[in-house]
Amino acid sequence: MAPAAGRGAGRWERRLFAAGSGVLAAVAALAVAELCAALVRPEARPVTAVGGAIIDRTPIAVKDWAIRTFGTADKLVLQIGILTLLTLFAVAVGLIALRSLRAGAVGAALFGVFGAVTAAGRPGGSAPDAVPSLVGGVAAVAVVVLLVRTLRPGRRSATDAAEPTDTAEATEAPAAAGVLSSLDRRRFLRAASVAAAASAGSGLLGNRLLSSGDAEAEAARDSLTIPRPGDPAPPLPPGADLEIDGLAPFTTPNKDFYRVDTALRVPRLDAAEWRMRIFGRGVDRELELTYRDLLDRELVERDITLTCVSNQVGGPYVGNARWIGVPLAPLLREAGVRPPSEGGPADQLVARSVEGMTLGSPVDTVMDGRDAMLAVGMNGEPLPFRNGFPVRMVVPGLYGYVSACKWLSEIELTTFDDFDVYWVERDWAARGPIKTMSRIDTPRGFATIPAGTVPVAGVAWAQHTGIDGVEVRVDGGEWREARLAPAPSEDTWRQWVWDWEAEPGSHRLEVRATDSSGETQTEERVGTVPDGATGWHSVVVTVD
Ligand SMILES: Nc1nc2c(c(=O)[nH]1)N[C@H]1C(S)=C(S)[C@@H](COP(=O)(O)O)O[C@H]1N2
Ligand SMILES: [Mo]
Repeated sequence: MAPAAGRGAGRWERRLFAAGSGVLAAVAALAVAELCAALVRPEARPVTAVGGAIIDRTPIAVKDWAIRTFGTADKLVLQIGILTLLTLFAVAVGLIALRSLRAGAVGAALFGVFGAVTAAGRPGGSAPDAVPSLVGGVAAVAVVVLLVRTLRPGRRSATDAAEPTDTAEATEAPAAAGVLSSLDRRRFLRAASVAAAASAGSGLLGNRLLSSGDAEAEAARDSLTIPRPGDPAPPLPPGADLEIDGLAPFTTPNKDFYRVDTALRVPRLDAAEWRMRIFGRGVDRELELTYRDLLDRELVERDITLTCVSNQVGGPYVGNARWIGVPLAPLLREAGVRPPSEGGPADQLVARSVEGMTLGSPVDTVMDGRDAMLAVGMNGEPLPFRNGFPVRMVVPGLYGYVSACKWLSEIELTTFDDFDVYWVERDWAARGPIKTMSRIDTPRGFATIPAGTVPVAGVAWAQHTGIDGVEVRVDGGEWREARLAPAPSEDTWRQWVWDWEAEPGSHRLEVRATDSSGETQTEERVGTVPDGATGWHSVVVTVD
């Protein structure tokens, strides 16, 4: 092999190894951080913390696009994105280290500092949250320096001479930059293997500890039983569920219930340690409540449909469950709270969650007699972790973002003037009453169906107002009354069905609902921001 070609190949091998060193350094950092996070708290993982910070800073339009495009996988996509960026950064750090070990070390350290500052600065974050990233940063520096040093035996220039690279092996290495000697290569691979093995070890151990923490939390939740509610839900009226193929069931099973939140990691709280506080303006007697305190009170059980303001026309972010909880209004009364309509000084109830989320509801709405509650049960079991265990708020008639705080930690009485909650800071409306909406579940859009009688069916909702009618039309023709299934109250959705004599061809089906106040859904299409989408849902189907 010609010497020039040899030198070129050597350079590339060095670069490849240096890039690999950077990536290994990043892997080591994440692995060590994983282990530390298991000792501090899971939310202090660098990727979780950075991801959370990105979510909080993402412009509303991008967030809306991400939810539309990726649905509930949006969080996975975000984490893959972060890891991709991290990999690119790590490759750069490795290559920089090949030129200057010191600069490479600084790059690796910056990574740790960035994670640390982000983690500690998260809502609900504190100084210990910085530890995993800092220790991870130290690991990254160590790995990149140790590995890249083995690649640089011949490059001891004036600037680098100060660095203690001299070992017996190093002095034996060829002085000229060129092909890595087999000795260098072996030394590098040995060091890299050690780093990789150590990373795998601490990463796996950390992961193990974290998941055993999860398993403990799960076991603790499994061992709970929610007492029989003193005021149980009335049985569903016969026929509330039309049981039509493709139609969302009246009661959404917990496993199918939609999930919308900003938590990259679902908090797994211990109900035995959970406490909440009710305080703020107009609160004469602050309340502090444990989970036990809540279970010992008179519990109510209600069917209530929950809807997300981010739900597009025809979208999936709506579900109906049978909630068990403590009525909220009497609790507020006990604390001395009066609604503004009775001269109380606070018009906004801010619910805060353990991860620092804030949601604001109108006090008048919460105290107007509707079944606003601190929910502990969902469809006969303790709340699932993802839906807010151990305690969340539910207020019929309000979109989730202004009412349904999960992983509740405190309730503060304040005013809309004085405090902007999380979503309001991000351009959503401060008040979010649910808009009347209807959805065609079957047939699905773009389905091909045989001609003949076809049940067109779906759901319609106008929580706390009620649905009075649903109409369907085909190809812009006359509106036809659908048959409405009964519902237990005005706080749930209603199923509907209309029998269509379908003739061959391509057809467009449209639906609109009229609520119990006499309002018919507007045809005008508006997007979800700032206070919920409007428009008629339609599907196009082919009849054979
Ligand atoms: N702590 C917390 N609570 C939250 C949210 C959140 O991001 N964090 N999102 C809210 C929104 S926007 C909705 S629509 C509902 C969704 O509740 P679910 O995930 O149980 O369906 O929770 C609400 N409560
Ligand atoms: Mo939402």
